[in-house]
Amino acid sequence: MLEKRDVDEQLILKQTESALKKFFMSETCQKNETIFRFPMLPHPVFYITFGQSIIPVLCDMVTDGGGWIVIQRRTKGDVDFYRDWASYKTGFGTLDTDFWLGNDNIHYITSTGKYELRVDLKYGSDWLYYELYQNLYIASEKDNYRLHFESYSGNAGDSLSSHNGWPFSTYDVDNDDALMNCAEKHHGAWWYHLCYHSNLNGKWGAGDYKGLVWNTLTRSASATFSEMKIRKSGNLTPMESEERFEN
Ligand SMILES: [Ca+2]
Repeated sequence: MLEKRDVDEQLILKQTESALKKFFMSETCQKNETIFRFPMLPHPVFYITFGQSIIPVLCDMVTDGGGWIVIQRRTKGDVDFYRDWASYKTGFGTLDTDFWLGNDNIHYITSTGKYELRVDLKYGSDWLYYELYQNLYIASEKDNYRLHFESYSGNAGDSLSSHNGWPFSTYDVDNDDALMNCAEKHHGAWWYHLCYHSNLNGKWGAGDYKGLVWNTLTRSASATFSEMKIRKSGNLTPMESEERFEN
């Protein structure tokens, strides 16, 4: 049986935990927000509640005013990105190095508002290239995480528009339009068609169209840094929101 003192102690522990959480865990990643940053991580972390689970997410607070939820990161090559459908569905890797946030999570987030996508890349020098896409939306698994966005701008060149409207493919789920299996041939997982102009989940450091290709910048070679990140840019109408959650 619990003594009153034990109950009090537990209550104090709970209150302390909740105060600490409030201090360390921000629930929003938006422009001009301050979030505590663990020194070993590249960006501050915040937490998204998704059904029964709470997902830690990196929030880039520096680039162009900040507020970017990082959905993909490639910096080292110590995480294998040649993974199956189930892995891309839930996400994999570690926040302190390289990861994919997970297609279910990306679908969920982009169903809660209008989002822009920013692709940051390095290739050939330390110069950071970027390309920006408006109104990004990733459909649910029912529609194979189909890619949707509108206009683009930036200095990396547009290597994603040919993928707009295409479903996601992995080596074990071929949704592309080619006779071959694009994910297998190019050692990646992407919104392939016939097959691609970008392949940022390709093999780290590989040439010959198997690496982290962003065709307008890297041609057939591999980028040496990639971060894909999304930021809320507006609200959806109730009807748009319903459509996204249904699809
Ligand atoms: Ca195919």
